[in-house]
Amino acid sequence: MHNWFIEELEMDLGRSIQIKYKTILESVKSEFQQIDVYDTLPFGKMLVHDEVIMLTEFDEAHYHEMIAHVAMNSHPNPENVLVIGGGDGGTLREALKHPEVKAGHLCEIDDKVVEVCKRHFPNISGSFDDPRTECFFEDGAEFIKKRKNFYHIILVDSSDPIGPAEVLFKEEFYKNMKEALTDDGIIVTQSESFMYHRAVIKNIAEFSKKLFPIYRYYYTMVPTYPSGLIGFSYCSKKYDPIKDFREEKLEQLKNLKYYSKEIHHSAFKLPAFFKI
Ligand code: SPM
Repeated sequence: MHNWFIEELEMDLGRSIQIKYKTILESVKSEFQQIDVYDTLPFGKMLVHDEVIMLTEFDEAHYHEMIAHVAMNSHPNPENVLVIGGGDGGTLREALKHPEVKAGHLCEIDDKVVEVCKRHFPNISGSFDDPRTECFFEDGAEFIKKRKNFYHIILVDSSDPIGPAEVLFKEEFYKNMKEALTDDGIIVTQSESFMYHRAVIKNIAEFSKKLFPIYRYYYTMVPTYPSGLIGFSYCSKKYDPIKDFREEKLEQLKNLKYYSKEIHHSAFKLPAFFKI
């Protein structure tokens, strides 16, 4: 006997995704959200927040490698890295593959996410055991206001722009991140799909281009998200991800499933209908 998980986030727009599951391994109601872990039939274990898919074991690497390595391989010496959100640890796992990282900070509003992921996703949350890791359990939008001129890379691994994550899609937050960056820093933020969320992306692109000399949008394939893909905003004070790509740094990256030299470049090629 199997059950279907149905993501209802955009059901009112006439679209959803449904995945067959064997059992629900854990359900926790935190101060911020409902957190569920499913054991699915096709995709291994799946993390869901408020009925929205965050990751599956099947394709989490496509997302985590791409949010991290594009910027990490464009900066010559990213010693201080901050992940905002990303309580499963996957984005931090990828950033910490770079030996030049000295401080891997993670600011997650909901400590229950980290707790649950440590129990069910050891291959993703292993980064929490790295001696370079330091976790801060607070609101990322507030945390960032207290940091100045410190981070070489900030990676915003947020959920969708509703509820607690809405503030992470606002210009004010980007301004504060800019202040927290070093003079040659780079920000990469989860920026939704060019198939379904063009207004969200265009808004981010518009204010980011005013704030940063370099803005680019790129994407990765994530079949278990409703549109099959998700994109990222790349905002940089100095390094361009194409011209300043450091191919030699690829050699130090172990166990890559999706990211490669070719993907680093092709991810920025956007369809004719979506030019920003
Ligand atoms: N570390 C993984 C966390 C996932 N962060 C992104 C979640 C996005 C979920 N929705 C995708 C598309 C629907 N608008």
